[in-house]
Amino acid sequence: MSTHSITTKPFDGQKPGTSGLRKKVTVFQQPHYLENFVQAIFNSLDNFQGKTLVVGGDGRYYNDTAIQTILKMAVANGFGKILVGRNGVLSTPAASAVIRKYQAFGGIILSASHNPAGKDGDFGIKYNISNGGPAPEKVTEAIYTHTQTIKQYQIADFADINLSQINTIQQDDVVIQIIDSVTDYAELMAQLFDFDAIRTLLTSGTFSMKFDAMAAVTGPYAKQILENTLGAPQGTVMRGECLADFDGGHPDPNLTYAHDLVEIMFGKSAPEFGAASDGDGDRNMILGKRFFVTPSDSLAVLAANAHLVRGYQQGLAGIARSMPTSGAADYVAKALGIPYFETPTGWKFFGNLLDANKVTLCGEESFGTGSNHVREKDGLWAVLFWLNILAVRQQSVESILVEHWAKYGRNFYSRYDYEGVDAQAAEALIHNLRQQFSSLPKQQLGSYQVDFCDDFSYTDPIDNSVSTHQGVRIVFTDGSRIVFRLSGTGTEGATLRVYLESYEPDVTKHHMDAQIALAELIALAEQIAKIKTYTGRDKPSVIT
Ligand code: VG1
Ligand code: CO
Repeated sequence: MSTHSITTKPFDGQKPGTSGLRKKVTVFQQPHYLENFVQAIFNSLDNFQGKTLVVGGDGRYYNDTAIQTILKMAVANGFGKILVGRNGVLSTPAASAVIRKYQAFGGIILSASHNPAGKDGDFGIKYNISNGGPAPEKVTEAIYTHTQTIKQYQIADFADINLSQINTIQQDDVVIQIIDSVTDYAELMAQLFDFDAIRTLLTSGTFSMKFDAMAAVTGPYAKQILENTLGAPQGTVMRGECLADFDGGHPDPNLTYAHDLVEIMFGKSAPEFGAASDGDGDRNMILGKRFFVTPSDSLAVLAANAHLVRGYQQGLAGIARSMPTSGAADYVAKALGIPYFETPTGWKFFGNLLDANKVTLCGEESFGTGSNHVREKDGLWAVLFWLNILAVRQQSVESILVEHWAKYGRNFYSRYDYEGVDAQAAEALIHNLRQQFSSLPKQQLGSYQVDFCDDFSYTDPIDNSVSTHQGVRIVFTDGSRIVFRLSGTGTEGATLRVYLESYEPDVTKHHMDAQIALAELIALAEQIAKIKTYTGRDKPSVIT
């Protein structure tokens, strides 16, 4: 084999964010840009010679080009075996499942998740460790450090590999195995859920569902599992073909971007159940007939009903949620007598808790739910979990939620996103909030009194690593709260996220619209943070 050592120079800003490095495709297309980052990943790892690397991505534009480069670099750097999804495609949870099943050293996932794709869209890359989960901060920091000093990278010289067929190729000393993108993942789902019960539900004639794959990676997975295996009628999966530009869409499964599905689910002859997934298949949105389930509530419902589902019948070790996620799951954990944890935003913070068997279920308000079956959030898994619960309980989604709130109380919840705002203005807004930390406590603001405010900081209970500046919290004496954070996944300007939550034990108020229930807190967020003054925006771009 001939390998080359190519001389290069560092690029600024190759700092992984909430979930890897995300930039415009045109940035990744600069000569050496991708190569530098991949070499920096390898340089931050030890003792991987001869071991297995998993590679796959969400199929977006530039996926196929980048995969070929990564294969050549992995060969040159000394991996012994590379498992790659057919056509270079693996959803994020499927990649995690494959890393775990084949005990790989790690994996490289190519995805910018829900960010728009296409040649003018976004691209992304992240490294996952041997547990199948996103690299923890100490690894991403090491990668970043290497990007700042890199002088050369190693790349092997061989023709592009044909990835369109399941195949095993011997490339010099390295085995490159092209695996089916769906099979391993589908087998795992069949172990966790009662496929017979779900099949009976889906073919009963009295139940129907729609799954919106948003022209992104989950299409082939959903068609294989929901339609081919579980018997849902053809057409249950809409927008099921994974296109390189995601059909020009923004595959973020929420009420704004999944509007076609929302129209169906809130229309005249709405099905009983609707769901959507994002670009790389790790997020999910759950809808009932004319009914929206907030992701925070979805986590709580899964936890409260886990005993009905085969893979979780033995009980939950604990539940973890990201800090901005509502406390709904905490009430379930308390009732079950199991521990619960509050982590910073991003799935990498759940890995240690899952590995130490401190938690079984995890969730984020941003439409992410998952469990110890992989080390990523998992969109289709959440959909199957819901279907399994519906098959057992034989109730509507809405009635399950109404009963849940009656038992545990309702956490009214909403998130306001101000996308693409000026980055300096957003930093100034956060700075201004921090300036108020000493003056706000004890202040009476309308019917709310401020209890405390802080910058959320997390000490990992397993390795004691500390993560600071994870979001500004303003917490009121009744437990209601407003959280402000800047996104770590965007590629243009800044995105300000404002999270609003209040707890309502009174069952006579549970039917209220969340925007009405939270109206006073929403006004307070503006009053305290001066969002309009700083950003020039008088309303958010997305409300979830
Ligand atoms: C967002 C979400 C966060 C999620 C992350 C990655 O991050 O808020 O909860 O873990 O995306 O998800 P941020 O920093 O933009 O708020 V995915 O599906 O984009 O990989
Ligand atoms: Co995603």
